[in-house]
Amino acid sequence: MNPYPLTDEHIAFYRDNGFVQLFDVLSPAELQQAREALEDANQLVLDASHHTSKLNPEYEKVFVQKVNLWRVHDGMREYVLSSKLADIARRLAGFEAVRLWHDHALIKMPGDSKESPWHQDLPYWPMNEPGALSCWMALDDVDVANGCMQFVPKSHTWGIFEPIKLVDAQDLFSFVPDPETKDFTPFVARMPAGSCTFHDGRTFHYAGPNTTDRPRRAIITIYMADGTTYNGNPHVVTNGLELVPGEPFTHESFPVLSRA
Ligand SMILES: O=C(O)CCC(=O)C(=O)O
Repeated sequence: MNPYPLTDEHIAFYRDNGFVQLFDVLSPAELQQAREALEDANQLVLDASHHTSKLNPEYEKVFVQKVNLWRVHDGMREYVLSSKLADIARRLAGFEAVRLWHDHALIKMPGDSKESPWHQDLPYWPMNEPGALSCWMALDDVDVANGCMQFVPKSHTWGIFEPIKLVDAQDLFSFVPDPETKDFTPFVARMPAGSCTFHDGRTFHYAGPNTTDRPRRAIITIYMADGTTYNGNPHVVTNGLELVPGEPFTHESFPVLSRA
């Protein structure tokens, strides 16, 4: 993959707002590779440690979620382990080096589709330090009709709140203290396939239901600073690895993908 021409303006916008939108990050060939990899990987019969929404039909109305596809599919491995997106993540966050936390495909199916309610990601991740960030790559053109991402600018500075149940619609006002002092005007990330957003794990985000008749496909790759330490909480990608609380993530499940 060719490097993306990330600018100082992109970096400043990300740090100020907790997210940034980047257009045409994948070339047509890279987009084709990612689509083919996901379509193929999506045919695999996976257990609930990868197909994490499998046993929960209500959750699958929000999205079908498949985690760590790089561990089970060569094409997904090529996409997820590429340094192109990891370099962008490292430069946006200002880290010396980044490790993969995990990938996940989030496919919002048509039909009885539900919103992805307002939430932060970091409360779900067993990390002591903040700063980990997600690349949300659109494999289809996205707008409000099929559930594009939305972000509250600067909400990464509001603190870290309790995780919510993603099957429950969430009023953003309900868990943010002093809502009258906050600007909740969301940024609506409409974009063509092959474009993406990066967001900090503390940034509040949302996606509406998919009201179209086609799936909305996205691959999310999540990056953390090398040196981030494990806080001991359970998580589907750490369960069984016998990580030691307080120690940095160095297991081969979390490879270094970019270094300055
Ligand atoms: O794709 C969605 O509907 C929500 C995505 C999300 O919550 C995330 O990438 O953290």
